[in-house]
Amino acid sequence: MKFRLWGRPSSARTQKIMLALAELGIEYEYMLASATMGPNGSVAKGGTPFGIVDTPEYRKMNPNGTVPTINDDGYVLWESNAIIQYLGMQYDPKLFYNDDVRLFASAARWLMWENNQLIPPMHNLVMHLIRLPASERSATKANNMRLKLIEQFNIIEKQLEETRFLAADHWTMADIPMTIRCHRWNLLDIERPEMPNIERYYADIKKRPSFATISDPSMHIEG
Ligand SMILES: N[C@@H](CCC(=O)N[C@@H](CS)C(=O)NCC(=O)O)C(=O)O
Repeated sequence: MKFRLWGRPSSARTQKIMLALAELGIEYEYMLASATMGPNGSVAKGGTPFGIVDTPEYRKMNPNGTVPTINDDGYVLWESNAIIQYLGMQYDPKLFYNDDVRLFASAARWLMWENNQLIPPMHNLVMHLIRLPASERSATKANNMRLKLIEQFNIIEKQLEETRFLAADHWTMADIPMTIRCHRWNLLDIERPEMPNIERYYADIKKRPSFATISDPSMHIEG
């Protein structure tokens, strides 16, 4: 197989790569790998992990022991948002950033923003709502993260007043992480304010055929 992806179904970062590959129409071999999740859910709740990530072979590819990692015909890369940028440059610059350096940078900025501003509160919210054993969850922490996330989603809400998609009036690679984040945000059983621009955006991104790859709710709330 020319293209391999190591990841796990409930990993939002793995889902980003699945979405990117679906947009590009690239076929790949999917290798289930994780230290924290397995076929019966989370290790924290007594499940057995998919494994692989602790093997010397995997660590040689990705010293962090995290997912996703790709091997594209011998070229190995980890760090989900770097993988998205690589895939766009290598396979379809027009689709991913209209083959425009400035749009590339504007879209890359949103990838970094997602990593730095959006993932930490979202990760902690999911942990304290769903993934930790009930005895380790904190309702206060979950609520603080929910409030922090509302602040961050308000930034998106404002941006979507200016542009139809995140970085432009058309779809770009910036919309890959945001598709996952908006979907997860919508599936969470929490109170959130109305955000009409995000609602419109969510309806738009759900219409893309690639969305079918990551639409199953169990990929987002299991654990
Ligand atoms: N910044 C890295 C973070 C990678 C990461 O932390 N991945 C999570 C899954 S979303 C992971 O590997 N968790 C541990 C595991 O499943 O073993 C990226 O974006 O690729």
